[in-house]
Amino acid sequence: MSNKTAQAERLRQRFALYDTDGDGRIERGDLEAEARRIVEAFGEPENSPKAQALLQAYPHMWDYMTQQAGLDAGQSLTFEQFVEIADTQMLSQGAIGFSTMLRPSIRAMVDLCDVDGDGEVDQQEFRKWLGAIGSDIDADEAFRKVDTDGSGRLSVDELVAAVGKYHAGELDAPLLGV
Ligand SMILES: [Ca+2]
Ligand SMILES: [Ca+2]
Ligand SMILES: [Ca+2]
Repeated sequence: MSNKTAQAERLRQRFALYDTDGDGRIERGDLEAEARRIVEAFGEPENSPKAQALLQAYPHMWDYMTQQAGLDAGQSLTFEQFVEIADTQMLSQGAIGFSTMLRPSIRAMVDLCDVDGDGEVDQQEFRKWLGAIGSDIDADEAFRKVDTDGSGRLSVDELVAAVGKYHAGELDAPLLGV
């Protein structure tokens, strides 16, 4: 699969993932529902600060996207608009641009699985992460690829970079549900 084809396919998957009610458009409510699903999968009570961080980060990501698309709050996003926003982010800031948009969500995910509270994700915590998003990828192999400095722990920066590389078609480790 070429990088371009991989990019398009991954955007399609992410769009389908976010479109939780399956009406072919993404609304704010879709992202709220997806965040609740992940929080539930972590077994985290919805009112805990860690859960609240993710529950706020997902709709925040939505607000950012609609702002980029020049839409008013309350409007929904078609697949074409979604692709356009992703392209703009990729072109203007490289792969990292798209993942920067995802950063608060990634931060919140780290906090949700960070059992020992060191602000990073070790191998065991990473398995918890993959379990929550329902991923069946090889956890140890993915961990090695994301842990670019070889410290044995994944920092928020490493995870943000990995999501960017995934969407650029340079890494085969989906970390946010797709
Ligand atoms: Ca929808
Ligand atoms: Ca940790
Ligand atoms: Ca590391």
